[in-house]
Amino acid sequence: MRTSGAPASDVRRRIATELADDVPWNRVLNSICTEPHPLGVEMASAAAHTNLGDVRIFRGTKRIEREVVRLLLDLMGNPGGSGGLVSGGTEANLIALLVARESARARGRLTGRPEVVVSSTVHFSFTKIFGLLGLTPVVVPVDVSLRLPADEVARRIGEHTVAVVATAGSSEFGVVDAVDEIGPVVAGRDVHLHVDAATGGFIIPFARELGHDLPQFDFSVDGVDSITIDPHKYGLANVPAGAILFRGAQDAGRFAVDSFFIDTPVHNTLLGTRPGSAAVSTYAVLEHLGRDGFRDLTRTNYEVTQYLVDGLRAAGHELFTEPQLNIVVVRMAHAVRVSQLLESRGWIVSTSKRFGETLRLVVTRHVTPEMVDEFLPVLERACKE
Ligand code: 0PR
Repeated sequence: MRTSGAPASDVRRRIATELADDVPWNRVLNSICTEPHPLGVEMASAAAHTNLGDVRIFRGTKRIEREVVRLLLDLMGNPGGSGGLVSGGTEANLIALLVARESARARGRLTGRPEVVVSSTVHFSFTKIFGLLGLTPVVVPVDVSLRLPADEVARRIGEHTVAVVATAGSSEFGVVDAVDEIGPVVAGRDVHLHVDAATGGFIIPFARELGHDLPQFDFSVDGVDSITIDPHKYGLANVPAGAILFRGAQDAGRFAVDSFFIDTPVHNTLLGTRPGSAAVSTYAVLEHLGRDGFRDLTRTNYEVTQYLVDGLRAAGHELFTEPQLNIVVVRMAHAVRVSQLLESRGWIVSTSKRFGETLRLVVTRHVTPEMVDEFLPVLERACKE
């Protein structure tokens, strides 16, 4: 650290220089996070000093967190449930599986090494979580439509199974598992069903209202015990804003740690000190946009996705799968090389090598038709090199 401090103007300039080197959103086609809503950013900044780890001081901020959880539970069809705001999808998924493991233990069902049934395309956050929690994945290959097959889930549930994970919007292919078929299969088997809707949680409810043919994935499906939903992805709040929601009013309290300080309330998230600014930002965006605002954004998102798909097809590209959400995956023999060439020209895309090489393009809120018009010729040149 410096001995004597630098003037604020110097510090500002240096930070501004580094930030200016970040890739601007209008060249980003790989990110599920996007430019946060300006009202969320403004309110997050007003709450920069808040810490939800101490709710005796930040009691107003805590009320906002409770209200956000209520709004999200309502969106997910379960006003009577419980939940908490966390740092993102990884922490939410971790808490869900911790609660699943501990409630299996409480019911005397924790015999041997606990297992979790997941699809072969489940998000890599679970690889971290299995290691941390000592859980063994039972990996079910996805079917031809890249989804977790319900009949195979039924077959793989065994005496050591504590949870099944379904995904409502995979970040890799934008595919929504048939939660409406998996739920009934898991219900009654004394196994926790967790739905990872980190990516799809702020898309699917509105897309369904707009008539898109997507499966129901929320608490209205019998058997769903918990849901991850991330405001910092398609919810337009700024990072780090995630949420874990449970069906039961007491479930969020199953992972509860009492602090040894007198009167400091119980923590039921992994982080102790945690940003009230995330809760405030999420609250501002949800209240300001409302369902109508999110539906309009979702409509635009699907229109831009279709515009991109039409442009890709007109240029002779073949899609790997018909997009269900706003993620477009293109079959491409040399996708990795094309991605590197695009990056050298300022464009960020991603690739997958799981089923042969594919180029993955994410249409978030910052992707416009004009951006697509700029991108497609650059892609064509890169493909021909
Ligand atoms: N579950 C799903 C379905 C996800 O899509 C993600 C993140 C997670 C869990 C983990 O969430 P956190 O990253 O909030 O802990 N999916 C994005 C992805 O893998 C993360 C991301 C976002 C990556 C923006 C890059 C980026 O620029 O694509």
